[in-house]
Formats: sequence, structure tokens, C-alpha cells
Amino acid sequence: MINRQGQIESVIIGNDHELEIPHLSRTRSGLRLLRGVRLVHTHLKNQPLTQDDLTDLALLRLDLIMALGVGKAGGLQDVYVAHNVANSSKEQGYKQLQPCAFQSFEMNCHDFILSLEQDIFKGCQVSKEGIREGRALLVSVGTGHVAFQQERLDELQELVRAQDVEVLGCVTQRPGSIHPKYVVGSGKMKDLAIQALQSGADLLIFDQDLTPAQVRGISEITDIRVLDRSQVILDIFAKRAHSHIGNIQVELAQLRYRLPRLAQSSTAFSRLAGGIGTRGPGETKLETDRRRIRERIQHLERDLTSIEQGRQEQRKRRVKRGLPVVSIIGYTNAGKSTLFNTLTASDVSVKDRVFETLDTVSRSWRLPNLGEIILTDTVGFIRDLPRDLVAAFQTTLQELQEADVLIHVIDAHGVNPEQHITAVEQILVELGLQDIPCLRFFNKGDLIDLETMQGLCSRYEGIGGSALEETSLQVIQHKMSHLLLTLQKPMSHFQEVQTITMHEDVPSAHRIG
Ligand SMILES: Nc1nc2c(ncn2[C@@H]2O[C@H](COP(=O)(O)OP(=O)(O)OP(=O)(O)O)[C@@H](O)[C@H]2O)c(=O)[nH]1
Ligand SMILES: [Mg+2]
Repeated sequence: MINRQGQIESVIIGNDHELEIPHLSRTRSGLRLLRGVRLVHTHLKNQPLTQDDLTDLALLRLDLIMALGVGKAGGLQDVYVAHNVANSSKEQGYKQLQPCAFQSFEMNCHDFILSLEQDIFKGCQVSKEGIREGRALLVSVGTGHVAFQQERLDELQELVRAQDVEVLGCVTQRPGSIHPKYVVGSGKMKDLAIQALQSGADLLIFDQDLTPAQVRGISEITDIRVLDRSQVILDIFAKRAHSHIGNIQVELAQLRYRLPRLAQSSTAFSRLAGGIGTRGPGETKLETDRRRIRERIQHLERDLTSIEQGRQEQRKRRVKRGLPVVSIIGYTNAGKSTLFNTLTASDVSVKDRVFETLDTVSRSWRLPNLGEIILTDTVGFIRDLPRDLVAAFQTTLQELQEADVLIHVIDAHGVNPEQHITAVEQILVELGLQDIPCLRFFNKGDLIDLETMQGLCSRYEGIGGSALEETSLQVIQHKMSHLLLTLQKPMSHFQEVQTITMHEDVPSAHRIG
């Protein structure tokens, strides 16, 4: 291995068909530059560069790779050279020079590498949209329906974008079966790693949930950060959490998720490394880290329990007062908060992005014939909600237990409203909320034609409209009044409710969370 100054950095002794390259430090200065060392090695049977050579070149971002072919008589015969290229759209990320007889071979390696690096750097400069937190290649590995896989991948893009990560490309893999260690075969995984490097990605994000062992296996091959969908969702929650309880729940979910994966970060060395510098004291540190995380988890759990007790008291008081509670639920970005704002003349944050709302917010809502009731806006759902998140968000989700009626908001303009309905209803079952009466509201009616809306409404026995238009919401109010009146609760509850003076019993901006 020879560095840019022409000095020999290391001498590697291999056998007649392979060599083991020692651990190389990670990419310099965070920019997608070359490694600063070139590999010059012998090929004892004068063979051209092998696929393994070219993979090493790309994966390790070597300045270049050179094989000196040994002829039959034992002298040097031909020289084979390959280098990385700048253009990421090319299928191959490297270029092989014409083989040349050793005697006539001439190359100014230093200048060649510098100009190559300049080209590569130009191709990888940060896009005009601004500095992003990362550049990711998304990967979906599936054996199910193609259309479904694509839809999930689109959703993953949304999730990743919500974190200000630039999506450089999406790759769909459809293996016969899921490889236990790498999800796809190791050959395919190497191709993926090369593709990620060529496109300038520093993150590989999988749509599938990966086991800690898979994250480890893939990181070892690719040498870049590997994330799965759950982690992306957890990170979004972490970014969006503002309230005290929101922060506790998110941190708890993150720590529980991280604990079994802790070993991964300290062993994420180059695939060829064999663990140099990662054993010994590293093990002890790992144990300390684990213990600290466990202690922190216990601490957060205690905090959460005491908050939970306080909330139960609060709930009991409300139940005693007999105020009916209606909770708005639904898939993330369906328009729940918009509906909440229009119905209660509030101004909770509404944005065209996933998981804008994390904390439950309750306000009073006046219904014809009933008077004031409590309307609650809640955190959005998504299919395959990470388990750690559901577990940690129990306190927030339990708020839903007290709802007398749910309004399930569905984005009628979305790609697949049916899938979203199924996902949400599945989560309701998991939370034991399936028996609460539910009114389905197909939202964003202004964006679809009447016929489609009527089809959805009749198929799902729902009502349609737009959360942005007050007039289209009168039908919700009437339906809701009717629903609440037909519930088992005695009429007296509602009469009682009508006489309540708001500032005494239900602050008009009563905020939970
Ligand atoms: N055209 C149209 N856009 C709507 C309608 N309702 C909501 N939106 C838009 O949809 C996006 C999401 O709205 P939110 O109300 O934040 O959705 P949410 O369900 O609360 O989302 P999360 O809190 O992130 O789960 C925003 O850009 C809204 O302006 C509607 O009826 N018509
Ligand atoms: Mg919202």
C-alpha cells in the first residue's frame, strides 16, 4: 500500500489467490474523497484484475489498484491498473486502463490521482437545496407483491425526507428468500455497497426491519451507516417531540431499540479488517455503555409511571364530570390536525409532512343539540409502527382509551386509502380500541372527483369532505351528535354538559401532553 507521498504504508503478504487488506481508516474528512493509498500487488499467473480486486477498489475507495503480472519465467510481464470514476450514473464505478507491458509502463500516479479526486469531488458536491443531514440510498428487499413493495418504498422516501436526508436513489431487490445475515446474498450486498459509494451516499436505509445481526453483517460489508425503517421513524419522533412526556417516551423507545444493537457500532469496521482495535478495552466500554443504558431506561420508566398516575387521576375526574370525548385518529398526514383546527377554531401545527403531531391536544367542540364536548387530536399511525415506539407511547396512546367515539380520518387522495384503513384498524385492535364506535371521514375531498369519493364512502360506510372547508364539516357535526346520543350514556350527561361554563371545567385551550 503506497500513500500520496510515494511512501510504503504497509506490506501485505498474501497467497497465490488472495490477500487480506488491513483495517483502513474511514473516509477522510467526511467528504467523498479517495482513501489516500493505492494498492500495488502481484498476480502470479499474469491474470488481469479480478472481480475481488475491483470490489476492493470501489469499496475501500483506493486511489487506484495495480496488479503486476508475473510471467512464466518469473519476471514481470504486464501491468493492470484500475481506478474509481467520478460519474455516479455509470453502471460500473471504476475504469480499467489498457494492460501494458511492464517494460514500457509509465504513469505519474501522484498527478493522476489528484486530478481524479478533483473530478470525483466535483461530482459529489452538496446539492443546491442546501446542506442536508445525510445522503441516502434506499433499499427495499421483498418477496411479496411488487406494487405493494413500491408503495412501501415511496412511503420510506417520505419518512426519510422528513429528516432532511437527501434520497439519492432507490433500489428494489427481490431475492428468492431473505438471507439471514445480509438480507440479500453477499454478492448482491457488495454491489449495493458499491452503488451507494458511487452515488456519494453515506447512509444505506432498508425498508425492512433488520435484526441486530443483519445490521452488523451489512455494515461489515458496506462500511457505511446502515439504518432500518424503525430507526428512521424513531429519529423523526425524536426530532418532533417537544413536550416533557413526548421526550421521555421517545428517549425510552430509542434506548430500548439501541440496547440490543449496541455491539454493532463498535464493530462496524472495514469488512476486511478482522477487528483491529475493536477488542480488548472496547469490550469493557461496551459493558459500561449497556449498563448505563439500562439504568437510564429504568429511570425513564419510573418517570413515565408517575406521569401516568397523574393522568389517570385527571381522566377519572373528567369521566366523573361526564364530558364525552371524541378522538381524531388516522394515518399520519391524513389531515387530522387540519380537521381539529377547523372544528375547534384552533391553530395546532399543520404541515404536509409525516408525524407533525406527537402530543395529544384537547379542546372543546360545540355540537348541535349537545353543546360542548371534548375533541382530541392525536399522533398519527403508520403501518408496522415500531414495537418499541408503541410500547413507549403507551401513555399517549392510552388517552385514546377514554374516547367515547373515534373519528378516523382517511386521506381519500392518498395512493392507497384502503391499505391505510387496514393499517390503522389493525393498530386499533393491537391497542384494544376496536370496540369504540368509529366514524370514518374521507378527507381531502377537494382533490378527488365526486365519484371516487362516493365509492369510498359507500364501501366503507363513511362520510366525505374536506377538513379545510367548514361547510363540508357540518355533516360530521350532525353525525357525531347523532352517534353520541345513541350511545349508552344517559341523556343527563349531555344536559349536564350543556350547562357547563367553559372557564370552570374545560379550559378552551386545555392541553394534554
Ligand atoms: N387539499 C387538502 N389538503 C388538506 C386537507 N386536509 C389536510 N390537508 C393538508 O394535508 C397536510 C397534512 O395535514 P395535517 O392536518 O398536518 O395532517 P395530520 O393527519 O395531522 O398529520 P400528522 O400529525 O403528521 O400525523 C397539510 O399540508 C394539510 O394542509 C384537505 O381537506 N384538502
Ligand atoms: Mg397532526
